[in-house]
Formats: sequence, C-alpha cells, structure tokens
Amino acid sequence: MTEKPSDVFQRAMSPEDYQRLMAIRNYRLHQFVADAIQLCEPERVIVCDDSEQAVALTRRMALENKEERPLAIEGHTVHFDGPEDQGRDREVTKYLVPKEDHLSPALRQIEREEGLAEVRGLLRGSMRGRTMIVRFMSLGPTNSVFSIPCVECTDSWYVSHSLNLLYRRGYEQFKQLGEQAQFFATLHSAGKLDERMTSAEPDKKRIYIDYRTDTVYSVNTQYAGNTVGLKKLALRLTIRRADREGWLAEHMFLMGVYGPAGRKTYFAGAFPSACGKTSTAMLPGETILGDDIAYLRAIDGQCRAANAEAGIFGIIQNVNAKDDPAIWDVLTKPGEVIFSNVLVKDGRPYWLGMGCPIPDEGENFTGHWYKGKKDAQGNEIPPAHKNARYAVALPALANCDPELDNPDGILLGGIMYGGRDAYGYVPVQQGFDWNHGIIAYGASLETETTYAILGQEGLPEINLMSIQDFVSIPLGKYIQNNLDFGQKVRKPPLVFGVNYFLRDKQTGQFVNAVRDKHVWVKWMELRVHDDVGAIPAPTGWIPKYEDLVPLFRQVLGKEYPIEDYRRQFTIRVPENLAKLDRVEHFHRTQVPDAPPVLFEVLHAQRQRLQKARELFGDYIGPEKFLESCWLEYIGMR
Ligand code: SPV
Ligand code: MN
Repeated sequence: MTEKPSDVFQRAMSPEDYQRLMAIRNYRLHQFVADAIQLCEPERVIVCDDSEQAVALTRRMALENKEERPLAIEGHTVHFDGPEDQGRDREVTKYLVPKEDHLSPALRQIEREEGLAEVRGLLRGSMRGRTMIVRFMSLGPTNSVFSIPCVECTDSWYVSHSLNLLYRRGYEQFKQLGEQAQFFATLHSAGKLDERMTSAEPDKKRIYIDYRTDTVYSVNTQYAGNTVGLKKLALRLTIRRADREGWLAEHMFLMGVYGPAGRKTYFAGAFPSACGKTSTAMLPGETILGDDIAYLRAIDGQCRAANAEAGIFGIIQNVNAKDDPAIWDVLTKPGEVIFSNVLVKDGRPYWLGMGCPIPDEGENFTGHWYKGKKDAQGNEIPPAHKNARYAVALPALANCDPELDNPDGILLGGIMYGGRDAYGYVPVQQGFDWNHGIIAYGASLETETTYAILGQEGLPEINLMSIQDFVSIPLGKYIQNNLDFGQKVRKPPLVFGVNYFLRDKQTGQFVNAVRDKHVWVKWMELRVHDDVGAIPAPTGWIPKYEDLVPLFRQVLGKEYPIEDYRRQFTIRVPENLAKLDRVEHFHRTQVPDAPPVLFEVLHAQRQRLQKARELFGDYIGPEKFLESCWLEYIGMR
C-alpha cells in the first residue's frame, strides 16, 4: 500500500466516520480497512460503533436496499439467497496455505499466494457504486477472557443486519484494546447482483481463509454461513488460536437444565447440522445459552464455557408450535427476526414441517414459485428450502439464560455428542470416563450428510465432534487437545452420547418420539449429581428402567412401557462392531496423527462387545448387564 491509511479514509468517508475509525488505535486494523477500500472501491464507507443509531441504520438500509423485505408481523423481514447459494459451500471454502506449511490433506486448501491473487482478483472493484459497512463485534462476552474482537467489512446490509442479531457489539472493546486487539478480520462482497438482489455469479463464489493473518475473504455469496465471518469462518481461526493457548473452541450449544429443587446444571452439545442440535438447546422449560459455538476454558480448575455468539441462525424446517414452542413463539410474534429462503405469500412466511397448510404459490428462493415448479434438471422445487433459516437475538427468547454475557462463563456439568446413527448406538449413554466419552462418542460421531451442506444427502460419514469441516489443525492434534483438556480440570464434565435417530431393525421406524430427548437430558442432569445409578453396558453407562419411568411421567406426562425401554436400549452387538470397524478404519486412514489412546479405547470397547456376545448373544436386553457374570468381567464385582 503506497498511500497512508488515514489518507484513504479521509477520501472515502465522512469526518464522523473517519473519527470513529481513527479512535481505534490499531495499526493492523487501519491497514486492513484501507486495503479493503482500495481493493473493493466502494462509493462510500460507513463505520459503525455500538450505538443504537448505528444498529438501526443497518436495519433500515437492509430494507431500503431491498436485500430484505418487510413481512406482515412487525420487525419480521425476509431475505433470499440465490438458488445455488443455499448452504455452506465446502467446495469453494479453502485455507490459504503458505508454501512452507503443511495442512492435513483432508482439508481443502490452496497455495496462499495463488489463492490470494484469485480471491482478491474477484473482490477488485466489487463495491463500486455501493457502500462498504465496517462493523466491530465481539466473539464471546466482551471484556472477558473469552472475548475475541472481530471486524467485518461488507457491502451487504443483510450481512450487517445479521451481525446485529447474532453477535455482541465490539466497537468500545476495540477502542479499549487498541494495539492489544488480536482480532479476526473478514472482507466480504456479495459481488454482482441480479434484479432480486441475489449474488449473480455463483460460479465465482470463493471463501478463503488466511490463517497467517487471521483474515477471511468471501465473495459472490450471501448465505450467512459463507458471509458472516464470525460464524464458521472465524471458528476455523479460533480453533488454531485455542490450540496455541490451550483451550477448546467447539461446535456446541450451551443450555441450562433444571434438576430437583430448582437446581440448574449446564450442558454443552455437539451435533452435526440438522441432527437435533437447536431443538435440544431449546427444550421447553430449560434455558438456552447458545445454539452453535462454545468456548471451553479451564479456569481455576473448573471447566467454564461461554457462547461465542449472542443469537441464533437456526434451521426453520420442522419448527412447529408443538415441538418447539419457544422458537415458535418468537417466530410468530412481533420482534426482530430475519427469515431466509422460506416461502412468502401475502407477507407471511411458510416453511416445510411447520404443521399447517402451505400455499400453492408465492415467492421463494427461486423467485415466483407454484406447486409443481421444476428446476433446470427437472426436479420439483420445494416451496421453501430445507435449509431455510431464521436469525434472532438470544435475549428475544423467553428461555434465554441470564448468564449469556457472564464474562466468567458458566460451569459446565456435561457434554453430549449426537449424530444420526440408524442402527448402532442406544438413545443415550454416558462415557466410562472423559477419555472414553471423547473417543467413543465424540471422535466416533457418525452421521448422514444433510441439506445444511450443498451436495448429496443421506450418505453416511464420520464427522468427529461434529466439527470436522472446521478443524484447521491436524485432526489427531485436535483429538489430543480434547483429551488433554480433561486433565486441566478437577472434575471434567461427564460425557454423554445421544442418538435421536435409532431405528427398529425390522420396521425401519424410529424407536423414539421427537420429545423423548427431553427425558435423556433430565437423566444426564441427575447423573452429573450422582442422583441415579446406571447400567454398565459395553458401550457406556445406560439408564435404568426405574429411573426413566418417573422422568417420562414428569417431563412428558406419559407412561414408559418396559417394551419400549428394551427396544431402545438393547445393545446390538453386530451393528456396534460394524460401527467400530468404520470408526477405526476412518482414524487409521484419515487421521495419521491419531493419538494411540484412541485405538486403545476402541479396542477395549470391541473386547467388551465380543465378551457380551459370548455371554448373551447378538442382541442383548439392558438388564443383562446387571448379571454377575458381566459385572465380574468388567471388574465391578
Ligand atoms: C451449521 O450448518 O452448522 C450452522 C449454520 O450452524 S452455518 O454454519 O452458518 O451455515
Ligand atoms: Mn452449526
């Protein structure tokens, strides 16, 4: 850069905006913003601080600029992304890797200089005639050990509006930190737009992550998962920082679960997209602290956790009044909500699985939509996209936890890992110890690909800790960091494995109702406090029937027949051995640096399963694991 940043700013912005930017004394920040201006050539630049005025401007401009449209209910708006911009795009999301560096071959990457030239080429002049908005936000509560300052320069008022709802304001924090601000930066341009204000050149979509400078470049896309740099793009950078600093950045929700006498216990949960994550975090009667990204730190020997975010960018499909009353409430009453990629008719949003009839025509992500409309390949277009979403600020929810912004985070009692496992794991179980839980549930997490990622659906895959897409360090190192974390705290959180998608072998039907998960969570809460016992099955501690009966009654008001319990908690030895084969194969072939203890833990699980088969056969009812021959074998008698 030949010109001084302050000269660039003076030319591009009003004196007020200039003052706001210069009030943050940070050389790298000024370099970054000046470079963004020189590269993208916006007509003008707006620098937002934390004021209500700045926040309101963004809200208003998203409408004025037609990136969003108002809906009938006050505060509700709709935004559409283009037909080829409906999810995170793995293909074009890459790390910029300097020549001398090596990143796991499993991670999409491009040589740094080459990638920079490509993406900067696409960004060049991309904001001509437009406004560049400079936003300062914070990942994690502000002024806390958890905070990471972030700046995003974008030409999308929709992206800026999403930042309002999803993150904490961070301008004042930046100002205080000055040169100390170790920030993440994102430069985003929606690129060329069509008449519907959606990115018109999806083939030129690129999302490149420069971990050397903690900078993200995103162009020719609008889908928030690709453009809101603080979401999964920053998560990749955070994992590297957490690795250096000895803490964990996880793809986890955080929730408070009530136990007896008003006791509250906090849980984190990792689930791949569209596997029940938000609906668990939103269980009625409990509290939500976060639905997507959690930071875990060992502080004074305790495991403390905070939400990186302050809002929810949630999947709307199947949100209905009966199963998700807390979200339903927010989505149907006045207040600030951005709907995306739903069907709109007469100012009302409609989505798949909302539990009421959907109109035969309206406007959706493909423009005017009518029943039977087909895409270029001849496939019928659904009324709303499966990955249609809503964005809301967490405090808008009646069940938002009061500790959301606690700078010390919350004390974590348990962690759950859940995937889509049709025939293997039981609905809920607890790891024998930290290492077993992390390995047998986290590092073994299997799922089927879903619509949250562009590509084919329904393919089985391992998605360890549900974070594999975002792990920017060697996978084995990431697993080891998780294992080590358990040593840094006096009482590590208990680790649970859940599986909401277990099917009956004969009928292929799910063995659980949607709301049964609430019982599992309450059981976990009791386990954290040692209020109930459990049965040592080969794959983990499983609930006793007599402890679940009262929980089903209290939580769901329903009886729990013993046949249901047996069907759900029968240990299926052949399926579990096959699962172990897949998991082991994955780690042997894809994780060259997998910690040896991982194979030891898997081997021990295999031995337990084989012994159980020897004693009881292939399909083993849960009560069998209380018999003395089994207890003797596992050393409990
Ligand atoms: C997910 O798909 O895991 C999300 C949404 O939380 S986003 O990553 O933003 O696409
Ligand atoms: Mn997510």
